[in-house]
Amino acid sequence: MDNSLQQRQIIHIDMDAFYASVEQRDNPDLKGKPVVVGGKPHSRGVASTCSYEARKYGIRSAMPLAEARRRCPHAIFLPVDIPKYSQVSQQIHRIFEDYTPLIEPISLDEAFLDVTASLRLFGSARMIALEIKNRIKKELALTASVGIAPNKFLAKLASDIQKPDGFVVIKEEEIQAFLDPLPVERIWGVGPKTAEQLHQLNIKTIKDLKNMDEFSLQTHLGAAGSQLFYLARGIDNRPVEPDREIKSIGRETTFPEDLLEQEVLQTFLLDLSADVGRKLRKRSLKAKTVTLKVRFPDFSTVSRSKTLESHTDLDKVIFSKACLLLDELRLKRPIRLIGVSVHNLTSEETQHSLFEPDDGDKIKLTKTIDTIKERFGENSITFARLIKKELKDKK
Ligand code: TTP
Ligand code: MG
Repeated sequence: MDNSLQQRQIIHIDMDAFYASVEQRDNPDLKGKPVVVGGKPHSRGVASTCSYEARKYGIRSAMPLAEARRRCPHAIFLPVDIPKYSQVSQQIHRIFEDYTPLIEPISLDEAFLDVTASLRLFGSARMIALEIKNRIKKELALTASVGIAPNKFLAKLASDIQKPDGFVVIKEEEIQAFLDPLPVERIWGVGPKTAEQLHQLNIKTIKDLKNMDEFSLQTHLGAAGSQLFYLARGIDNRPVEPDREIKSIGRETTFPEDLLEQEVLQTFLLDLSADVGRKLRKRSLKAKTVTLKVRFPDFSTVSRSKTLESHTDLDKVIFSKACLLLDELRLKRPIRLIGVSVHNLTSEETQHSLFEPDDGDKIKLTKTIDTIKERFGENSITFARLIKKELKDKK
């Protein structure tokens, strides 16, 4: 391992109850009260977030507003005002820019800062983080939680551990003791699906994960397994990427046994396309090119792409192109792997395709599905076709 990479000084900053705190700041009547941001309580929407006072009643992000009201009838429900929060986000970023150009924004309220090169000027990462936190409080009347560590993975964990108004430094010698007791779900990127796979292997904590060798983890979880092996040891060499531009998003799956049957392959494509679509929407991106990849038992691999008439983030559009590509391959022999990826990405607001008149409903449905999946996990909602397959398999 390159030792210099471990000497980085990374700060992760995440605002506390961001949308709700901005609302409380701008309306003193709301201070100290349970506030839920998301819309009217009788609407069918979900909470974007809520104040810490509301969290005492068990209200959380992505919870249906009706459920939030049931838990706390006297909570104050407010609509989401993205332009306002974006403006505050820009103000926060202007503070960051006084300390380093290496800023990687993750969302409106969260960013990584690499301050390694700024230490000579400002003293230490701790001093920089403290100053940023104080300025956010003084200049913007908001609180942020900060984590300071030698890498992104640890800095993010650190900022979350003492929320709200947290300030946590993880020193090199404290890394393992900090990590060991944490449940694997706390690892950034371990979603409900991976967590379930790990639990099945009897891996509950990061310490359990550390006891697994890299090869077994890779066998069970693919490339992600290898990454987990290193994260469990607090090793993460990912740099802070200021102008991070995602070039492509993809998912692939290796079958337990080689497959040729079109309908079964399409079922896998549906699952993969849905996942790719969701990743696009999560990052507010749209794609114009869909690529299908298949790998044969001798490991030879074939990829085919198609470009769409307009950018999309809809599962069904990705799925139908992937199916077309599969058709065109005219497979004669079974394959061991299938993958779907999208390229040619844009973050600009594009009009949804004109060739699909019912897109409006599809978009709404897709958003609802995303919300439910965020809340209940990857397997909570699936297309009827996937369920049918599961039932068929169980017979
Ligand atoms: P978070 O940082 O996850 O949450 P938060 O800032 O409200 O609270 P915490 O103190 O735990 O950090 O998300 C930042 C903002 O993003 C949040 O204020 C609202 C929005 N958001 C959604 O709209 N939907 C979601 O499901 C989540 C998690 C966040
Ligand atoms: Mg936050």
